[in-house]
Amino acid sequence: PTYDTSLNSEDLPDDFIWGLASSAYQVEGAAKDEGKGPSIWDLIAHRDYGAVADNSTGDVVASHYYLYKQDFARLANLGVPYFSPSFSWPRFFPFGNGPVNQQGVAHYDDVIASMVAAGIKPAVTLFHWDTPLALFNSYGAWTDPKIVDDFFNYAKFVISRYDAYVPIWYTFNEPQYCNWQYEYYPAGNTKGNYPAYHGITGGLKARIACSHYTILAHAKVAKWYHEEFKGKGRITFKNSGNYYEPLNASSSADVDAVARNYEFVLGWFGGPWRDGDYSPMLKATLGSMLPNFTQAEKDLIKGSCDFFAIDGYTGYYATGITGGSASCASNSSNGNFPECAGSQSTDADGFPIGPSADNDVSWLYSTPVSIRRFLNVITKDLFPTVPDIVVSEFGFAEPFEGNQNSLSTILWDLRRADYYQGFLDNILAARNVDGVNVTGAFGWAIFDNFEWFEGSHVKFGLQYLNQTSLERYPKASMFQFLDWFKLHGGVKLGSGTAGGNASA
Ligand code: PNW
Repeated sequence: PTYDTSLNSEDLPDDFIWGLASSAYQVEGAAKDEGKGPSIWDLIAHRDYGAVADNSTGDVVASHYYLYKQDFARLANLGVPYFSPSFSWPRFFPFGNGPVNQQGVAHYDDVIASMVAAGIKPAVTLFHWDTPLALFNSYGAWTDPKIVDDFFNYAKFVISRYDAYVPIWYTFNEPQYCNWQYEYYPAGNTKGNYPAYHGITGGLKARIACSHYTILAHAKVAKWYHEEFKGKGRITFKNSGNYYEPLNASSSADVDAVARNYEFVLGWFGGPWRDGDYSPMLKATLGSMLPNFTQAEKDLIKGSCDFFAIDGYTGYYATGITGGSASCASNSSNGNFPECAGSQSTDADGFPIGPSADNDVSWLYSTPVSIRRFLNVITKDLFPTVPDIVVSEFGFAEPFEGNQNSLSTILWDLRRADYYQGFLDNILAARNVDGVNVTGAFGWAIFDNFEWFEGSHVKFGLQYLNQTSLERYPKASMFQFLDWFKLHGGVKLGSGTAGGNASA
């Protein structure tokens, strides 16, 4: 496609939702406190797998579990109207199912009450990768269909309790990334084998099973929510995915690689809710490895998302793999299977690739134009039936430069500030120049946190976290982010109306 290169500076509407995001295990700490059961991440971070690069854990991180009131007061003072946290399943249900932990319930009651009192609207994720360890130990969690009802019971409990205050529910954070990246360090490397995001081994078969039950669990919760709370809030899941441009637009292998990337990442989960079934490309590639949905399941899944949510951080050039898709598809030992596409971050005029992030976040480059094109591709080409799209996460990990013991160096995060300015300008252009119905944008993250397998040395925060004093300090990027919305509009603190029934 060709794009009008102007960045129209018209304003956003008053109901454009925006704010900051986080997730329970990455910020809360208090990992063993007040009746919380262990999650798979307590195991991963603690067992001697060497799985987390800097051996940090989620035991304390920012201690948001105890400091949430201050965190909300800070957001309110800065004028941030929405906050998108996740809730911890094993805090509500320490064993994943069975008895409720009343201290956990009292905690989240107060979290919601405090946000409401501060005028901040919650957009809550029910599952951001912290599977209750008890379910993993008893039946393998996401590899088993029993997980569907256990997740449903947890979701029903939480949604019923807080629905009056929560205009947006996300069942899952990035199921594709979480289900597929578990062999993060390939077998045989010096770090050895270990259970990753879901604590599973078992190769492709296990990945396909986890994805299947995730889709069914989402659909079951969404169906119940739609019947129970018709017309109140909205429900969907957060997709992972990035923008791809063919490296060579006249190479059919590169053009195919773009299509396969989209189909195997966005399409794996988005296809079923759009069409009620896996796409023809998935079926053709995976054959009998792919489970079938029953007719009743198809009916449940189709239309189970109220809007499209995309965690869109970056973009790449896609390249075809030698041998083409046919040989790739038949060779499940191929490391690139099933997408069979390569990616490159090579700068070129057609799609400029900006500065790279922290060395340990090798997948992330600042590519502002990618978000504008991605929003167009998703809403016009891939999912034309979606009513609107929200950028549910985007963000940048500042590379370490200069004296990292100097607070003024740390807070002067100009690349991240530039990333936010560029992405927001392009989100605005997608809306006001290209006519994409983009209705929200959430920066990742509220402050520096626990970056999964990379640990706490990778910093995505718009606030710096002093890991000793636990003090938070807004960085330059925070002010850039806030100033951008001051200039261009969007929902104001305490006045959000989009999609919700929360008026308290
Ligand atoms: C998201 N990619 O993960 C997660 O939702 C967060 O928990 C995480 O901290 C944040 O982004 C930063 O990593 C992603 O490879 C992981 O494109 C990888 C990708 C995108 C998002």
